[in-house]
Amino acid sequence: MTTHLPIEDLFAWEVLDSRGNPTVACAARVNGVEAQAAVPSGASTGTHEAKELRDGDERYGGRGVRRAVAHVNERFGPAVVGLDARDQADVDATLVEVDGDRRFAFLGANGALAVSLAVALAAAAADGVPPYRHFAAGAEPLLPMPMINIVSGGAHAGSAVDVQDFLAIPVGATSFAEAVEWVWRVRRGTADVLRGRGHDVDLVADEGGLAARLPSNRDALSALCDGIARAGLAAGDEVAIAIDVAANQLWDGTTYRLATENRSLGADELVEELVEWCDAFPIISIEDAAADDDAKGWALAGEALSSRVQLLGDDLFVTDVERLQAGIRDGIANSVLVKPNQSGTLSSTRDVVRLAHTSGYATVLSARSGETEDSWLADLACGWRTGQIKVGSLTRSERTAKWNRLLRIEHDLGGPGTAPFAGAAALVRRA
Ligand code: 2PG
Ligand code: MG
Repeated sequence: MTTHLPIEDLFAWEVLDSRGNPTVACAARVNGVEAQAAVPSGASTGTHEAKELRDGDERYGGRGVRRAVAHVNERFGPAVVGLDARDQADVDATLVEVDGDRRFAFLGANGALAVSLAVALAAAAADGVPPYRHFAAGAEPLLPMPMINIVSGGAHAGSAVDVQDFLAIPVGATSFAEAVEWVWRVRRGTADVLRGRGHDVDLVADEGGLAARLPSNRDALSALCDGIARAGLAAGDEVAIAIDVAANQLWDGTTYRLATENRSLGADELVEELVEWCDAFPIISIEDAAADDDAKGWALAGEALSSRVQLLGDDLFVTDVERLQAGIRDGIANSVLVKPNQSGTLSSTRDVVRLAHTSGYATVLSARSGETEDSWLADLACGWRTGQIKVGSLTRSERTAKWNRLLRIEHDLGGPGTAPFAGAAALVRRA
């Protein structure tokens, strides 16, 4: 192993994501070895995410990323060529310095993250180690407990139902492979239940979940709960339920609109509703129970729910160490969703994971609704020992790319039953 592994070359270009929207890809060459990465993109985004730079011209209806690509090739690239590819902190600090803003307000976090990732993957390749080993930096890699989308709503499913994600967490599974197989059965069981109730389950949503048009959010919960039983599994003990309310999408500044139920709720009423759902169904994790800047809503959600479920901040924290710090100080939520493209670099994302873990907050590494065939997220989850991962459902190749990578890593680490698997212990469970 040489001590200095210089970045020899960087090149970015425009590709398409799983929704067919442009995104940034980047290749880095280190010691003659090349690796590439593409960045994902969200649809239900937080107000405070790092800047996703789009061209806003006639190409791709304004969604082109040629400017972000040019910034990689003309600004970020020349600044990091020659730096040590193993020194991620130095590479990422240089990216921030070139932009002048740690959230990449000027040159775009989509370009910055593409560079950050490509360099890390090229360093791993040049060292001849799999990416998860590179990310683990000497620690023992850990396979994450997955939360897997079964029924989709909100911005990912043409508002088929209001809540964005109804997910299964196979809390009783003892290996990653078993976790996936159990949830596959749950997905099929839930589809059978919905079909039996007269709903169309032939279409899938952006993340591969069932996109059934349902009259109420409770209908989705009840179908999922019955789907778990239909799969021959114990609801609650073997497979529990998580939801992502994605409350930003429902919030008009004053009330939360449940359009499918034709109801508008104050924050207190939404929290009451969530409590009722938790009483009726085995829900153990609730994401974005209030809008990102609705401090009152978050306080109410915390009082009512944080002692009984994993209360997860996504749009709330936007993978930003300062927002997470403030949340921990004020006791808001008890866990954090981690999305590298909300943050801008691997280092700033890593800081969020570290701060969460030293503060007793659980971490769920997450894909975006707009993904690519890349699988680096799986390696990150194992290497960083995030404990949990959210990738969408078990269909669509941009989702299975990550699950399949985890299934492969499980074999690298000794196979199902032997490979270290986070299991249910990774969740915040206080009930
Ligand atoms: C979320 C994500 C992933 P998006 O809200 O958690 O499901 O969605 O990428 O659209 O923000
Ligand atoms: Mg979310």
